[in-house]
Amino acid sequence: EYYANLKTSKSKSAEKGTNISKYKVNEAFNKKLSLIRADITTLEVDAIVNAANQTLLGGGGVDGAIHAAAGKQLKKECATLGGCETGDAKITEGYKLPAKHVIHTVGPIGEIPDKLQSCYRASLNLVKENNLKSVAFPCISTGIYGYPVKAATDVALQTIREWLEKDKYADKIERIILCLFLKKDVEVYEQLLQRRQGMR
Ligand code: AR6
Repeated sequence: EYYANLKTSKSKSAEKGTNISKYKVNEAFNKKLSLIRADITTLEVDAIVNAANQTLLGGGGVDGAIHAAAGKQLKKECATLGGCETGDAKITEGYKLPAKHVIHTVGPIGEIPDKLQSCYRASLNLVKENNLKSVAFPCISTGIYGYPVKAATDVALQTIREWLEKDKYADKIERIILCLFLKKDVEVYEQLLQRRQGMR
């Protein structure tokens, strides 16, 4: 009930642009959070977040999928950024993606909560600085970088909630999307979200 499987198009037609209306909103998190299962490269949002590495020059996993879908121009722009520290984030254009921007963040290798929290904060701060209204996060660090999904999910939800509660820009942001790829990850998120809703 917390997510919808999306039918999204990769077309770069006139439709390109934010289209968040079809994402079901979660009652928690000030009605600004959606949990969906999708390929993040298909989402029409102001920004998708990339789980990159320090070089920002591409890689496997979601990083590879984003670079493949965005086209060569993305790597070109990334090459001008001088890499990125773990826990930090940098923004580029979205090129051939339906998303307007890509926020590249570098998650920790293994379970380092401070660094993972810093990824979500740095990404959300770029959303704010660029006056963006919608952003979609993948499950940062939980693939190739080996962060346990449950622990990472806890950090993600905690950090997003705190940001929504404390940052003034939270009123302006329309939607934060947690975009999960694997069915087993959706199950973990659902459990944790339910628990958190119960706490409210
Ligand atoms: N859409 C949404 N989520 C996806 C997609 C997709 N198309 N593809 C994979 N995921 P990972 P990391 C999920 O490994 O652990 C790269 O080589 C995946 O199921 O992509 O942060 C970089 O260059 C998992 O839940 O990123 C770095 O070297 C999540 O995305 C390194 O991997 C993150 O898995 C970063 O590792």
